[in-house]
Amino acid sequence: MKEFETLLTEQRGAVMLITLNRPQALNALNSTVMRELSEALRTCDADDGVGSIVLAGSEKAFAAGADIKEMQPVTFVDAYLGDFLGGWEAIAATRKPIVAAVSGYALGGGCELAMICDFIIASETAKFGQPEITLGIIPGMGGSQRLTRAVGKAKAMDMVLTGRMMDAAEAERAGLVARIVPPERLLDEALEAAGKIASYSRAAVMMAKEAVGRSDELTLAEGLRYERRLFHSLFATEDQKEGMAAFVEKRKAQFRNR
Ligand code: CO8
Repeated sequence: MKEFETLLTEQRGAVMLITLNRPQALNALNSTVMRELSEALRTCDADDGVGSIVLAGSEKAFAAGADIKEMQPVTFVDAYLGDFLGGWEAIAATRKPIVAAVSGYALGGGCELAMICDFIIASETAKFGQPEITLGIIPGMGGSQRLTRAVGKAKAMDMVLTGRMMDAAEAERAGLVARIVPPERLLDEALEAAGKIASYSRAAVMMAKEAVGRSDELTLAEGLRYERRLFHSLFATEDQKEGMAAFVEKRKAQFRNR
């Protein structure tokens, strides 16, 4: 992977660890971060050696939101004609699984970026919030939609209208966070989860992500049909034969992504 100005990347086996790296601004998400993260994730999707991704921030902040200093002078016409922040959608189109490792603040666009990832592992120190209302705006990258689907209308309205933060325990109870771990375990836990994902059949993993992702968009009947079609198609893979043979023969499966 090439060098970036606002990201650090490090490949650990089949897992790509991407770390947001603007410590002076608590990883505020400016257009350079958006462009670079989008490029890094596209590279991961195209790289056969990468099976999954961990996206992390710093201990103090996963990301404290969109860059307020960059947004301050933007006019409506600039925002509309330039599709301001529209590029974040490309990040949501990543096909390989992304585990968010969240420590400290995940606010505004930071919370939204964590929600674009496939699941969130949070440190006990994590704090989630959509404080846009305090700046005279509203969430712009899914906070009103993904947060509502994750935690339900009551809590989403509470967060988006008051701008208050949720701590890790409340976020886990509400369904926003998959696991909470002590701060010193965060990266290892996320890398272990991503490593496990990367060890499975690539086609099965990517279809599993696609199927769960579709549940937000389809009716139950359509979603069930979509899932079954993907399920059927996996019987065309050598990995399905290998996975089941390994179970029957009481050995570990050796998936070859075929
Ligand atoms: N943008 C730009 N700079 C920031 C941001 C930000 N979002 N957050 C922190 N910083 C900067 C501060 O300005 C400060 O810089 P400097 O030292 O030059 O003054 C530095 O980071 C450290 O921050 P603080 O001194 O404020 O640190 P504290 O520990 O006192 O406070 C907080 C931490 C509570 C996180 C505080 O920094 C804060 O409230 N930040 C803003 C949080 C916020 O409102 N986020 C929402 C932004 S709006 C948004 O995300 C809209 C989303 C729309 C689409 C998203 C696409 C990405």
